[in-house]
Amino acid sequence: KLIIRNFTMTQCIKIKHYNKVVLVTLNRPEALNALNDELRNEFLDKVLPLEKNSNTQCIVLTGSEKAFAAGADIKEMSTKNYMENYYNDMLSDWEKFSKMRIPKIAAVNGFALGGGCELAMMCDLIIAGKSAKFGQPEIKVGVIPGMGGSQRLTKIIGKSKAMDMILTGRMMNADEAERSGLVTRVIEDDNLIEEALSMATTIASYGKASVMMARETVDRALELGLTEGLLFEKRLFLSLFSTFDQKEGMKAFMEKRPPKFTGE
Ligand code: DAK
Repeated sequence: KLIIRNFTMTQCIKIKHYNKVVLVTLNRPEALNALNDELRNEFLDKVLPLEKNSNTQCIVLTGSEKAFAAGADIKEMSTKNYMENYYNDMLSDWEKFSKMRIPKIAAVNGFALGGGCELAMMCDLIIAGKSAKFGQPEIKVGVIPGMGGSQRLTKIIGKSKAMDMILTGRMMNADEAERSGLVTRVIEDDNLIEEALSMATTIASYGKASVMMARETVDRALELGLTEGLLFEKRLFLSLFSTFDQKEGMKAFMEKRPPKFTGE
């Protein structure tokens, strides 16, 4: 007897290409996009290769209406023990996303908590819908941020506010996040994706090498002292004079026409 099973594979990650921009959507809405192992593996499998696609020049990462992501999956994490986490180097795979060299925009609607806030901060910039709420509430479940929150949040919003967020576990709304420098723009919820895609399309319209180097040099500002940082910037700046896009960009300006960048 042949038994046919109805087998539906759920997709935790949706990918949509818009020319040089890729929209990546976390799709586990029933758990507020909590970051479990399945979602992480699918995310890394689908997103990391985008960098090798020479056509992709900017990524927009978003979640669902109610949540960007409500953190690491507490149900999955609750029974794990120290040795297991240590040997598996728990959650460090996510850093591979942060290290991607093309720009990444987080478009945050709803909750971005714990690992969700940390994932947003792994992007190069965050734009938020008015409903967005950011927080590092790990303290409430007996742990501390573990995907970079204590370091990135402190560097971005300063010690006092980071201590406030991490020690009290409170949430910050979109306006406060913008005032604090965590978020660059606050948009009506319904227009968030459109705005993020438009921003990404602008970024993707420029010379690829200059975009990647601009991203890299700003990123290094969080790590380097001023003298080393200025040197790093100067080296990248000078290297762009070996590209076609620099010649084309400056020539087009003088000829009063839009440039045609090729990424060369
Ligand atoms: N994990 C698993 N499930 C979650 C979840 C999470 N983080 N957040 C929400 N959910 C699930 C809920 O359990 C519920 O599922 P059902 O009960 O329907 O099965 C569903 O999503 C809807 O949530 P609620 O019913 O709670 O919805 P509400 O609107 O009432 O509340 C909320 C929304 C976001 C305020 C609430 O869900 C909440 O407080 N969620 C937990 C937020 C949180 O504490 N996040 C931080 C998680 S800890 C480490 C690295 C990283 C980390 C730790 C270690 N190492 C490297 C060692 C990171 C830790 C975290 O991120």
